[in-house]
Amino acid sequence: MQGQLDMEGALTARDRVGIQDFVLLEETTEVAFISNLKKRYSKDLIYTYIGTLLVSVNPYKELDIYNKKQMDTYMGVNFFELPPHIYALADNAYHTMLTEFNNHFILISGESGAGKTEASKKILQFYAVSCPSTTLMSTVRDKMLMSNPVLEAFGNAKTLKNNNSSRFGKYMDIQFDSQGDAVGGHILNYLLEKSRVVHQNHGERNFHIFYQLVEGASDNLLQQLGLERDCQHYNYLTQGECATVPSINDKNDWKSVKNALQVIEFDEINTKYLFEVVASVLHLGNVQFDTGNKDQALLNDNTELQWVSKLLGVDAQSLQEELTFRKIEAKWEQVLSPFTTDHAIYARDALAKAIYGQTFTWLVHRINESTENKDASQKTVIGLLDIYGFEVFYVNSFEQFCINYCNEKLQQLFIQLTLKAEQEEYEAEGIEWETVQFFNNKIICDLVEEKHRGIISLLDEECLRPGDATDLTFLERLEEKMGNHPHFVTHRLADINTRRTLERGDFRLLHYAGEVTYCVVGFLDKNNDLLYRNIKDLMCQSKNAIVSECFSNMDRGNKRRPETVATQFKSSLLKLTEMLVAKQAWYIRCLKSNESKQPGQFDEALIRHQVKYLGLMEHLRVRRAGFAYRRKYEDFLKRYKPLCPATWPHWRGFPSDGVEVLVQHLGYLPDEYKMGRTKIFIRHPRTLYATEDAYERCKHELATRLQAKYKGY
Ligand code: AD9
Ligand code: MG
Repeated sequence: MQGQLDMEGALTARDRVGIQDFVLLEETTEVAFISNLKKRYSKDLIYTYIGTLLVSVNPYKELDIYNKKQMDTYMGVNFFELPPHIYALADNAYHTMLTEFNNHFILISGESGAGKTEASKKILQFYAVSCPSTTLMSTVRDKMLMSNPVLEAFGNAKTLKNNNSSRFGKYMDIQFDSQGDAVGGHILNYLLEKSRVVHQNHGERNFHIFYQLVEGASDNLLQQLGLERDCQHYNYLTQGECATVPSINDKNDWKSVKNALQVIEFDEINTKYLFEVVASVLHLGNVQFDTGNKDQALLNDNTELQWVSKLLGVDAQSLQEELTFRKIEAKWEQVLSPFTTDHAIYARDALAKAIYGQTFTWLVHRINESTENKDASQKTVIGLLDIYGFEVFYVNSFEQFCINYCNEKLQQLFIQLTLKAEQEEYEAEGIEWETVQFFNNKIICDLVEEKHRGIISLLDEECLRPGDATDLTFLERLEEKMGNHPHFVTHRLADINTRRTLERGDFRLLHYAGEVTYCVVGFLDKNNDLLYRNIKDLMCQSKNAIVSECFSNMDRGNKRRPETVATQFKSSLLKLTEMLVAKQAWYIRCLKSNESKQPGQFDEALIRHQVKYLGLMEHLRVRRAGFAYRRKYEDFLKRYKPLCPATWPHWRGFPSDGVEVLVQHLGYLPDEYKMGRTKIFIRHPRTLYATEDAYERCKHELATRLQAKYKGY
């Protein structure tokens, strides 16, 4: 049996390259686990399995393992026959989908910079290259592949953690027909970090597209957009003081984005509108108000505003009014009341964020229009989930709160689908085994999202409370209601002996992945995300088709008071998890090898921390204590009954008895399997693969015999 031989071959080579499946590790200690990862990492072997879960360690260098030859090698091969690879997981999900005709998803998790986005791109490329295709479908595939550079340009940015950090969540369904052809794709996007458009922390950048446009566009285009070829000229690009980054080539990336836009069939006019939006945001950032008179906002100079009005196709006079005056509807007339300078800056930034955020969603819709397969015939999907990873900065705000909450939800989903489910199943099936203790982060999810009592509910209440609600009153409410929660620490209750002191205005959450101190400044505003009514109306009249379409849509949905940002995010995550639990899950756990983004550096302490909070040891113990594979008696018998004369062609007794006869015939040893109430449990995948190989041989023999028989006629 090829599979078994290779596996043993790999075992003898373990001193050289470590163990390729942690399930086979002699000791299940954390020290042994990390030393195995380290040994493999030093040989550029970044992938290791825990059963069917893939652990990946970021190499921070290009490895020659993602070429067409490698793809071919991994196609249609049993999981454990070759060294661990992301292609093996992708291929297995694909083949299971085809044989069982069900939906799958691949959950890619890990902290910021661990390699999630790279992993999701590798999987998409694998499907695009290795699945069968017709000419028609290959254009859909190209579009799906090319949606990546476009969405990354608009939705990724350099942060302190990652030079290409995803600032939005992405779930992509790849649709397959019953022959296994990739026939379409559909993307769902989650909460873009819009605040980055108007503000970046030191050492961080705005979204890539702004720099790409300024650096890469032709002189002619820049002239049409009224832009200068100098990022330093734009307030929205310079706050982080790192407009240029050595590892990022904005000029080249601009070419890729332009090319990608063509592949996804953006016509000239839409492309023009799109760049006009991007340019208008840059001009908006340069609209300055006279600081001499703080009580009444006055424009310093209206050249920039003229450009905004030209690019967005709105009347300049009206735009100026909307940015500097509030219109109050009195009985018979409209009264104009001037904004303070701070108010005007707020209105300007709110407009920039709204235009950009809406355009991003529009972009995702456009991409979906060109890649989605609306043919109603039955299709199955493999979903790829690539969301912003857990992050902790020196100052953490509302955005980190949402991102880290999202990571808590995904960890909860992982626990539900693996550790908890696995243990419950053993119990239900009456299989004897030892309980594995694990930290269940449900308590933190509840702390954030529970109805009426969670942090989001309290934040919403403060946002809706008329009068004197501020970020600090929100904090007071939190302290009052959450003060005793084991995962919540306030300024008043922080234990200065054991924890860093908290500033007034901070609260701390003890997340599954570590503690994070959040500064409440801006929580209310960002959660409300209000845009002045009149500015919205003005944008609806825009001659830029993207802007008018987006703002008209936005308006239609908002007859009542719009839901707050955190509540919308919470509902979208709830919907996502509901959709995912109905699918078969595959997991990739990405680990960040070091904080300085250097190749070859394996920071043991950093890895140990991630191994701990991702629950990898618990996962391994459950896998080890348990069984790698299980199947309902009926299904097992239906597939493998040709392998035993007593069960072929029919077994007349109980399916469980038939399975017992069958596995005895196949020579399973007593330690290799257990009989549950409704399912057979197989300890090692290799046992199953041996059976699967025998099945394939038997099928082949049967077919040859049949052919010979018909030839004889
Ligand atoms: V975030 O949560 O979006 O901030 P990710 O997505 O987890 O984060 P990403 O995939 O963007 O991280 O990886 C960060 C960087 O690590 C990449 O830009 C690459 O430079 C590097 N990387 C990650 N995976 C690989 C790999 N398989 N091969 C080579 C890699 N380099
Ligand atoms: Mg990413």
